[in-house]
Amino acid sequence: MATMKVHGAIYSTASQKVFACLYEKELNFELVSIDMRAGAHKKKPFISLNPFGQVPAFEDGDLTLFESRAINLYIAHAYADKGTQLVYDGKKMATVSVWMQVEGHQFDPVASKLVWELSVKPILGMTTDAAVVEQKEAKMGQVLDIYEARLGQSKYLGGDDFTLADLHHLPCIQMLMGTQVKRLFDSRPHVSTLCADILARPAWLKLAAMQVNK
Ligand SMILES: N[C@@H](CCC(=O)N[C@@H](CS)C(=O)NCC(=O)O)C(=O)O
Repeated sequence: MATMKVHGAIYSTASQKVFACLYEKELNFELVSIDMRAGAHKKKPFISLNPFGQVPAFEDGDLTLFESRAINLYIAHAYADKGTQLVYDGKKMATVSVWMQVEGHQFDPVASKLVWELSVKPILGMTTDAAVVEQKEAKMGQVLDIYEARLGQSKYLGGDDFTLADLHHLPCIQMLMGTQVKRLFDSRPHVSTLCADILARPAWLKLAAMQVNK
């Protein structure tokens, strides 16, 4: 079987979603590093894999995909018999899907903005916009209040088992744990327990090692 390829960057949170999924599924893959600083994601040949010019893109034989969450749904279904079960059937999957959508539409837009302001801008020597941070922190607090209530009913966001719904939160949570936003997670007991649980998963720790070894 041809090795799957992820065209991405190890410090890209969207690419990390796919790496984490592949590690959970215990699948081999080749990382094709895209030099984003050089703008390689906006040029050929990468642009032929994702016309939107964003990492990651993915290849499995003759199948080419982009959008990290769609890539992970493909991997989880196509390799259902490998590694951790990350998707389910019927009603159980319907609830997982709800929380996957919540991640994409409620959590990620706020979390990504906070990651940009508090983690990425300082690295690039840019000035953090305190007003944006204040506004997004307030919004994040509201989202996490809903998570806290949800996690009072089930161990994981999608139900009693770890699924893609939880996995997709990992990259931004990891980044935000190194910022002042950590207190918003720590102050909510169920959210805090979930974070500690999923951040300690062997597949996620393997990804951290991937970054250190780079
Ligand atoms: N919804 C996309 C988002 C991809 C995305 O935003 N990738 C970022 C890196 S984490 C990127 O390529 N940014 C460069 C750009 O947007 O020009 C996904 O989940 O794959």
